[in-house]
Amino acid sequence: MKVTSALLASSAFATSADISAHLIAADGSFWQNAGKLTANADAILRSWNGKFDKEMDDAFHMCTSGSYTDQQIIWECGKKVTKATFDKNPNFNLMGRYAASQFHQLDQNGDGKLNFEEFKRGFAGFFSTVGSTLVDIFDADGNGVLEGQENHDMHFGLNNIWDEFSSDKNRKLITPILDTWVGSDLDKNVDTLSKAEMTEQAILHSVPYW
Ligand SMILES: [Ca+2]
Ligand SMILES: [Ca+2]
Repeated sequence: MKVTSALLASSAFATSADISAHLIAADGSFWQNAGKLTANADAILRSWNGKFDKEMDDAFHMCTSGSYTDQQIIWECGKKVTKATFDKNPNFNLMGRYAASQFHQLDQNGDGKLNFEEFKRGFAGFFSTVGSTLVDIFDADGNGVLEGQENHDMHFGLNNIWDEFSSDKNRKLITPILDTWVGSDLDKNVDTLSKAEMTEQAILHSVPYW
């Protein structure tokens, strides 16, 4: 992961091979984080203390008009999200793959469905995993926070990934989103990005797609 960040920083124009290496590192980190953070979802929700209640409600009703979702519904919903964002890589469906891999942890009453309370745990686990992974893959010094050159590498790396995965049309929509990722101040330091801040940014910048 550190190698990839340095590799991106060393080149103004990352090649496809660079991006592939980067995505492989991101993928490994994502699934490691997913298991750990989903198991910790109740604590994450407590720490949010109602902060993202509206976003969770909106996300739930984006995927279903009923009172529950299941793996199939989330898979189809994830395909729609992928089409609106990473349209050049229709198989990406990170949301669908996350739900499929973590479903056993989320479906606490074992009925094969996620009611809203169970869905909220998935929402917390998924976005915390995205936020933590984005820090991990660009955190060259491994201190758990992005700062200085790491912020630059993160912007640059995400722009390259979006170029690879998304059409020009969507790219124009996404550029301003990427430009605002530095600036969250949950830790009262606008120059750094913590995992909690990246998680918050990932949620807030996903809202327009719901
Ligand atoms: Ca259930
Ligand atoms: Ca760091």
